Amino acid sequence: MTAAAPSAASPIAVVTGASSGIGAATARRLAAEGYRVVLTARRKDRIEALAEELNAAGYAAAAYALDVTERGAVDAFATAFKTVGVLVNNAGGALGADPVATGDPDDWRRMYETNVLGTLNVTQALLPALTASGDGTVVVVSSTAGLATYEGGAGYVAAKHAEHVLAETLRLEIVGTPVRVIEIAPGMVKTDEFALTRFDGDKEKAAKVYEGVADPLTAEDVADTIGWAVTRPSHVNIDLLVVRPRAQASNTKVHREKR
Ligand code: 8X3
Repeated sequence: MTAAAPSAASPIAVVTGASSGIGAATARRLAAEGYRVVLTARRKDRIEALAEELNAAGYAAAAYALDVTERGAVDAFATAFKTVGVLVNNAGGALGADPVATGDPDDWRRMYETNVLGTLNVTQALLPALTASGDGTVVVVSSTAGLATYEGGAGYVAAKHAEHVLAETLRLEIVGTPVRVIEIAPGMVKTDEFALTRFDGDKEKAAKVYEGVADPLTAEDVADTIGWAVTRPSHVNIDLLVVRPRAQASNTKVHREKR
């Protein structure tokens, strides 16, 4: 990838959940596209290390520890910015894969809080700065779970459907302002933490998700679609981009090689 040297005039890109996986890969990608990237996540050590790595490589990056579910902290964070070019709402994730009959309401609540209210908090707080930039982009990293359900997925699917609705509605409401809303809906992505978090650290269960799948998407694949979408000319709005591995035809139709 060609490095674009950032300057004080380069637009700022804020990435939530930038400590690992799709968020970290997106921060790297947007830095390489010439944005001054602001990495946020709860895990300060991780985002500081990534910011340091990016700065050492000649990019411009800053780290800000933030829990997107804490509205007061999000509002305080937002006061640091007069203008923001891109906001990538990536923080979120799945907890559990139980059927509706036995799902843990606490998991459902936490998923709604991180995926939906987290996106709402950061988007509301930064919308004035995105608008003030004269050319802002809100990216919502939802999921194919936001478009169709699957057994054992209801809690996550419900949260992702809500996030999808947030993106669709926001696009309707702010049309005519200089801010576009892009939704990226990834299918099966193999990252270090997504499945592990979902199954509460159970490595065997996490590994089963990708068992026999030739090439699940990587975090970099998704970052690549985000990088492409946000660098289209300003008048081009990629409303919704669904991205899956070739081996996955739907949420429930996955080709697995026999071992
Ligand atoms: C991740 C896709 O299939 O695990 O958002 O719900 S899935």
